Amino acid sequence: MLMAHSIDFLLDLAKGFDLPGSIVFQKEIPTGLINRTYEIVSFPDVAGGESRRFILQSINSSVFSEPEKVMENIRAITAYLSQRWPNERQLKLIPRKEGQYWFTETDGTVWRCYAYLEETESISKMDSTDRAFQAGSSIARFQARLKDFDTAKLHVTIPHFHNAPMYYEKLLQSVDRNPLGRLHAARAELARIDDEKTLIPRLMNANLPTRVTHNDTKLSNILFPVNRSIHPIIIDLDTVMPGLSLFDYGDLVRSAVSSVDESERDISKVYCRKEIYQAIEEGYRSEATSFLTEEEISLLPVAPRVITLELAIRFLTDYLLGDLYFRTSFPEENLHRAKNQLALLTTL
Ligand code: GN1
Ligand code: MG
Repeated sequence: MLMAHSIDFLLDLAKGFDLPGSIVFQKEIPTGLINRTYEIVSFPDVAGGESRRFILQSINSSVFSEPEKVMENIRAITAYLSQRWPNERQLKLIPRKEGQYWFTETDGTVWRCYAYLEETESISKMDSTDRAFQAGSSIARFQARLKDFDTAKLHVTIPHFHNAPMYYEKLLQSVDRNPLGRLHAARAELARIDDEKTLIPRLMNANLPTRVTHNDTKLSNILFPVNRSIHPIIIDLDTVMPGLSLFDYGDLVRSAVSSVDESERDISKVYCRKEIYQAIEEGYRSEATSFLTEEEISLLPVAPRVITLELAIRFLTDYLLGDLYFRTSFPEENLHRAKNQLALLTTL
């Protein structure tokens, strides 16, 4: 795959961050559907020192129209967590040499640098009930840690990010516009979404408290320490915003229970792994029941279904509009992603 940035450009950019030693480019990390992510390594200038890895990442400015606000949120959250829980590992921003926590290019693109979280693994498919329990409890712990963080101190970087009824309206508009003539290929999925219509407003219309939430808790945004006795680390804090606890719980269940990956084209292979679901729920409840309201608890079974349908709607809309939002790597990928989510919904 062709990289979006040249190595010279990336090395030049890296030099402005407060990194030790000499920097070498390693590779692009192609996961994530939104941002561009690269791995770099610093080698010590003195003999005997150890090399260290870092992540250099640009923020997609067509998705985040105010990327500097994204960075202010991330800085505020990571500073808060590291002050109160200094012994827990978490995302760590590397400052620029002049002290800022990000770099803005002249065209407005924002770059940040993170210390690489060594001795952790990212998994694209949940592989055990133990880990599923851990993933559930880590999302609840993240919410619990931020329970007293004032939501008013966070910028709303993507307004209405989990407003499922709004996404449904956008889908209907894209059906009317049908700018690329792709509508004929999406008929069955539209009918299926219409059948499930009553599910769409279930979280938005409930009387749930606004909390500090992550909002993008898919499995690949959780890093599992190789030492399994250490708690998982939640990464990709771009969408940390005021939200509902059930968005995070729902998105974790959606992404971790599936038997296949989000872009699997053979829909007959898609189903919900019940034992994984149960373990996530137990893990989440083990840390969350102390702060959840009765209403939140009563909607736990509904949340994964809403978030799965919401994502099916988002993928299908992007397919109809020409794949402008989610990065694709093969034709019709967003249509397949939508079908995949709808197949999962059937078994949830
Ligand atoms: C995007 O950035 P990434 O890949 O973690 C998207 C999520 C979707 C997810 C589906 C800002 O997440 O909302 O659930 O893809 N993030 C944004 O894979 O839209
Ligand atoms: Mg993201």
